[in-house]
Amino acid sequence: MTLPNPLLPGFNPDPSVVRVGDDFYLATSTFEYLPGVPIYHSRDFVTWTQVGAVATRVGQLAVEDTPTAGGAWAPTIRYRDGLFHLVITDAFGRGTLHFTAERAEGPWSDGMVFDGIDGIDPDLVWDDEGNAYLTFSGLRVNPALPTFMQHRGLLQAKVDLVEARALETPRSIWSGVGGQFPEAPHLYHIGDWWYLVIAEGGTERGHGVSVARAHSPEGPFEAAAGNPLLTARGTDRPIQNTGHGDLVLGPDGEWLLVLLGVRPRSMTRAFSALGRETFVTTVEWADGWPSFEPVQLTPREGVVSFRDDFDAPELDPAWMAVRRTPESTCALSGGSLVVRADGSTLSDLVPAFVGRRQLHQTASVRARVDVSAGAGGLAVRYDERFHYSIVAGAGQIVARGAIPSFERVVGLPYEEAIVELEIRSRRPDGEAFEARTSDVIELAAVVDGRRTVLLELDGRYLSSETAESFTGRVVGLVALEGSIAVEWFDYEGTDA
Ligand code: 6LW
Repeated sequence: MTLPNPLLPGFNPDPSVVRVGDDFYLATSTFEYLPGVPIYHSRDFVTWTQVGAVATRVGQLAVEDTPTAGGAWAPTIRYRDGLFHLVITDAFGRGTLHFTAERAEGPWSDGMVFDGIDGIDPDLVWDDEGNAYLTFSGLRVNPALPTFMQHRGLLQAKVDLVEARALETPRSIWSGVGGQFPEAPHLYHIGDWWYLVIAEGGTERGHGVSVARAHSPEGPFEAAAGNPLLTARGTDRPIQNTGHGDLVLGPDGEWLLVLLGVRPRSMTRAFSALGRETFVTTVEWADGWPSFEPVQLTPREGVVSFRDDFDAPELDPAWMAVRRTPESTCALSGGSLVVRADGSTLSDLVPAFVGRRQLHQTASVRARVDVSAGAGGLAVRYDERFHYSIVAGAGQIVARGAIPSFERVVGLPYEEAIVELEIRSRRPDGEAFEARTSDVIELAAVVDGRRTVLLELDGRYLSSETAESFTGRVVGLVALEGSIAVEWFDYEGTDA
């Protein structure tokens, strides 16, 4: 079976997956966005549907004032005795959290903060006696501590899950084979061995997967020969930064590793427009050690298109807002999505914006928007510093490209109440230019039945390397004044 790669396109880093009977549930990181930590479901490992999210309510994550790139980092999802467990770091926020749910779709609990655990990337596993172990990276992300960003390798403690507290002072169990940031540990009892799968080398080009094994979950751990067992570093593979893996027994009883990677473009493969996505690769076992196939690029064929016409009783869980719930800035009403302005702009930490992941390298979003009660339109955003938008209102359509120290704005007179706006990411025209750049982003409007491009901007500014971002492109709707009513939102994308 050839599995599609990316498995979950668009910004979906730090994947963790669990199998329950014939069902697979996969969770990824969402940082400052809410709903936080989507849960994707599949039975065949090919088709994945978002069935819910862990953090749907205010207070589950402290993202209201988290710095950019803080928030929900690196979940581990597991299942035991009828209950789903998810442990995660709320970076620069609540700390190391434990959530539970009877159904993966939710609702998930409010989340308890682990007492005595100071680090990131928690993993949860139980031994044969039912003791719960939390294994985590000792990176300190509490800026209040003098040891901020100091690394202490991989740590572990037995934990009490009812009271969410460490039952011992965390012990050091391994530090990888010398790459920076040993992190993302996951521990598994397979056959006679406990396997520790970690990431090291940092989440950029040096990223890789290293493995160690022991007879007990506490170690001592013996490193595999040839670590990192999986890495794209120094190669010209189309998928780079591969690492941060989680093992699972796939639908045909074969071991699979889900992991993160990027699809960089440009002559020097320097720019990843969509951020870190979820990929999958196959695992072979020999002499009690796993080996991993290099991650292949096998994108889904054809054009993916869908329309949200906002007729459903609830907003699709793929819509996300920044440091707030979508409900705090928009509502379904009479077949439209009404987005309310609140004096903020896209350059603010908490914009009046709801968006969804850009899933394809070539993609276009279109919306039909009634601006008779305000001003607003479409935006593509990395964060509050890097965003492009096209908005209408007050007799004008305005296209804007904002990156630090630079802003370009183009206006077009427009008197109608209803406007169709479009943002398109596409390959640049011409071979020479194409070889050098990632993509261009067109900001367009349909005026008098004719599509007019107001601005055409270099897509490299909206890439994870330029924005130094843990997230990816998010495309959606923004209100700047009053409120706007969005009749429909179309997405069309292809990786071809
Ligand atoms: C994640 C960690 C990482 O927790 O990035 O650089 C963090 N490494 O594994 C956010 O995705």
